[in-house]
Amino acid sequence: GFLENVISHPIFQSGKATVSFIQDHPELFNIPKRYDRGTRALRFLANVIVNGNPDVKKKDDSIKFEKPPIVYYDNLQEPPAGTKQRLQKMGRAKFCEWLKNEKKIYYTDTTLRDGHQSLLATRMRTIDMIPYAEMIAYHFPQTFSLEMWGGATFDVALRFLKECPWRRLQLIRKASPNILMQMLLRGANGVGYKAYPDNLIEKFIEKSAENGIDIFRIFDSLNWIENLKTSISAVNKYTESIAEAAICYTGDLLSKNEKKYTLQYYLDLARTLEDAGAHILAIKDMAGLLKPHAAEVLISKLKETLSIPIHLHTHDTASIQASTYLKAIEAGVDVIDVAIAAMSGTTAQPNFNSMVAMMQGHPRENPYDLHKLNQVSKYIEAVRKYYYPFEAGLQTGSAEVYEHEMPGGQYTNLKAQADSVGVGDKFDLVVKNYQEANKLFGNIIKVTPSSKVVGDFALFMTANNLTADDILEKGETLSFPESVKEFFRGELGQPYGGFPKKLQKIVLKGEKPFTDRPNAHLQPIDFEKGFEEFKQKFDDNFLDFLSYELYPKVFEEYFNHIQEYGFAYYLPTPAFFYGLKPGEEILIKIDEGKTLLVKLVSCSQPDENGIVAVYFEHNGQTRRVRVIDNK
Ligand code: 3PY
Ligand code: ZN
Repeated sequence: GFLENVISHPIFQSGKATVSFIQDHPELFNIPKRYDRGTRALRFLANVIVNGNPDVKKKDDSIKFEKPPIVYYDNLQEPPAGTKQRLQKMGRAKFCEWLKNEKKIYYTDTTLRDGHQSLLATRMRTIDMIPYAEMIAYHFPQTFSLEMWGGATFDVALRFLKECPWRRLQLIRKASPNILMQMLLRGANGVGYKAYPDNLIEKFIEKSAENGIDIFRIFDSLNWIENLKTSISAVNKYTESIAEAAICYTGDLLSKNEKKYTLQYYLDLARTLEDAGAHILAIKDMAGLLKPHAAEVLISKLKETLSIPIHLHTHDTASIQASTYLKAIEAGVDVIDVAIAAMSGTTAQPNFNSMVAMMQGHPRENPYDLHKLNQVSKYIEAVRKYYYPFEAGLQTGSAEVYEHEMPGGQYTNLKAQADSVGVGDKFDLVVKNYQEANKLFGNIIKVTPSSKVVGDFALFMTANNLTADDILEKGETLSFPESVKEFFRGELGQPYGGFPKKLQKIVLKGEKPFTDRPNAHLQPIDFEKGFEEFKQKFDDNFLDFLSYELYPKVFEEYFNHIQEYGFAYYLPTPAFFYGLKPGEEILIKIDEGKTLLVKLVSCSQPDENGIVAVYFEHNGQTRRVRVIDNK
């Protein structure tokens, strides 16, 4: 690629290159698409060996990995029929009727989405997911669904893992052909952080279903029904999949001080969502605030109010959410979200294995082989070690969540953000300002992306030494973060109870906010024309085109990366993040039936231009790859 062109250029080699060398030689940018897959994989490895994976900030060579143990299954046999076959046979209406009438409690396994999103900054790679998805398919076909796509996974796959999210979907679908595949969709924001044109969201839903999604859990970060309707209708209209509409839960409905997010609020919203075409209602307790007795009240009232099944999602941040589940189960909830033991607890979902144990002998027990489930957890335990640089690092549960109300992954994220803007040493103040910001905003629902706005505001207050009073008094002179302006402009939608007028005026400085759907202001995508243009620049894969429309810059970087270094998907995770040590040998399966055996032989010292020669043994031959050392 570019680097090779520079290195092999005669002027560069003669040592006469000056600062304008790159500018004067546009031909350096003519990057031939010439590398075969094997070469690209070696180039990727050589780079990680010399320069490290840029995503790994702290490498610890003392950490040793073991091969994650697989619990045997005979993959020459089909896995037993499960919920997927039932949905296919019954169709979604009858399927949901069946679910509602089931006495047994059902489990959604979030390990492959919210589990690692909450504990490992969403870094889990597809190659580590496949054996897990297969083990669940063969050993636990009674599982309701695998939540394995959507939320932050789409962005992180492209941006950091250099993986195609669609390919992940297809591969997991294939690995678990008997269990429903579930994704988290941010309604009008798709799998992003802003509003997209309606027809893009519709096309995204259609293609997601085509590639394997059976259940769309759709939420809006302000619980604004107008933002949810398009997605719910699209699932109904363009797919045979299930539209699961989610209500985000916040506050404390049993508290006398709770004037806004009351039981009546949730019941009204639930009815509206059922009327809008939801097949299942989800309660999405993204911060883990739903306490056991509140769950008992909420679920039993919802059961009286609705005729569709109810699915409960929570995070175990406060470490008491198993009791919330027990109360919810006894109040009639149909499905609950859990994560395998080794990827559960604290900001992730409650422990699957322990829930199964808790339910043994209960009238609503759904029997699982607990010993086998524990063994499967050992696989994830070993896999998780690979990802040590991304561990959120919370050691214990914390009841502080009832004060700050931050969603699962945000706490540790905000910590990192605080460090990066230089207020890491005032993190307690950042957390306090998060609460102040929420109050100033009129107590809004906080979940991606609205939670990010509150977080940005808290960082802004902290970095500038501002109190809530300061904002209201001298706000006219302040320039607010972009995300905050967008929020008050109405670009995320309308919060329940409306915007606080005074603060809105202060932030917008005379600009007029809009009050209708943000998507209504966006030009629909011309798919035919857009795809033609895309093909000129990239490739002829329509799914790539959709990735590009959702994340143009991120996609472009991903695309350039795979031109140079191939699909990083094929590399085992330790090699992907940490490279190889001399003498270390790995197998890279670059396709069905095509496997490379690669051994690192040695690395030279950097030469006078800083170039290192990395020597591999590759299927018996020695290969040299040259890399600029830019450490
Ligand atoms: C996401 O949108 O990614 C979430 O997990 C929200 O809770
Ligand atoms: Zn969640």
